[in-house]
Amino acid sequence: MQILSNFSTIKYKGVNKMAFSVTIGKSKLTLVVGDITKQEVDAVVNAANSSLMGGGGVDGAIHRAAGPKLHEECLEIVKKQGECPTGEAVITSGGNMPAKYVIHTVGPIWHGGSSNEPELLAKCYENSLKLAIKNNIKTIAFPSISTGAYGYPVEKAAVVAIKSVKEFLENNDGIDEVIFVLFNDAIYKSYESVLKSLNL
Ligand code: AR6
Repeated sequence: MQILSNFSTIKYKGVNKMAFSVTIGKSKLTLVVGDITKQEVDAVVNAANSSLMGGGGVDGAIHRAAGPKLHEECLEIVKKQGECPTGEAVITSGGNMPAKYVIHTVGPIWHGGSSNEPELLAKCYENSLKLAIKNNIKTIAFPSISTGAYGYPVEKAAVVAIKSVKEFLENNDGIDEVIFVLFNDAIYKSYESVLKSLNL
């Protein structure tokens, strides 16, 4: 575990705290507290719903920051391939955001933990990262998928999120940095304690 000592890979915007960063394979995994819509990364990931038509939480914030172009692009995708199933991911431009792309993924709704929630949440991270590699995306920011309106307990979601990303980065080259942009201190602390417990 290293305390984040340099910000050379990307500029973290709207970040009000220092963060943690570790190296996994050839990639960097970073945790910050901040607003994902302001990140200067190649792609930000949206915690969307299957309709891809926007909503509250981070989805609402991304659609507002990106502007109407995002809605139009999402409409096109739904017209072509239908709604986005839970655990899958699709890609659009970043509209007016600093990020070039938005990867929209649909997290599972928490039903108590025995409805495949961990597997589906892991698929969100894995499929988003696969899509990133396919689009030559080098830096990608994730929110804490499913832990708002979808009710997934943060401590449990953090384990799935960190482990899925770690496993992916250990087995795939091509991503320079994955940043978890966590909306408040409590969520950040959950992710930080999981990352620390792995003793990387
Ligand atoms: N930057 C980073 N994280 C954020 C931001 C932001 N600007 N805004 C909120 N969060 P949620 P879900 C955090 O509810 O649980 C939508 O209506 C938030 O604190 O956005 O996957 C969709 O349309 C929480 O930690 O997503 C779906 O219907 C995390 O983002 C549904 O909500 C995820 O909370 C998806 O629910």
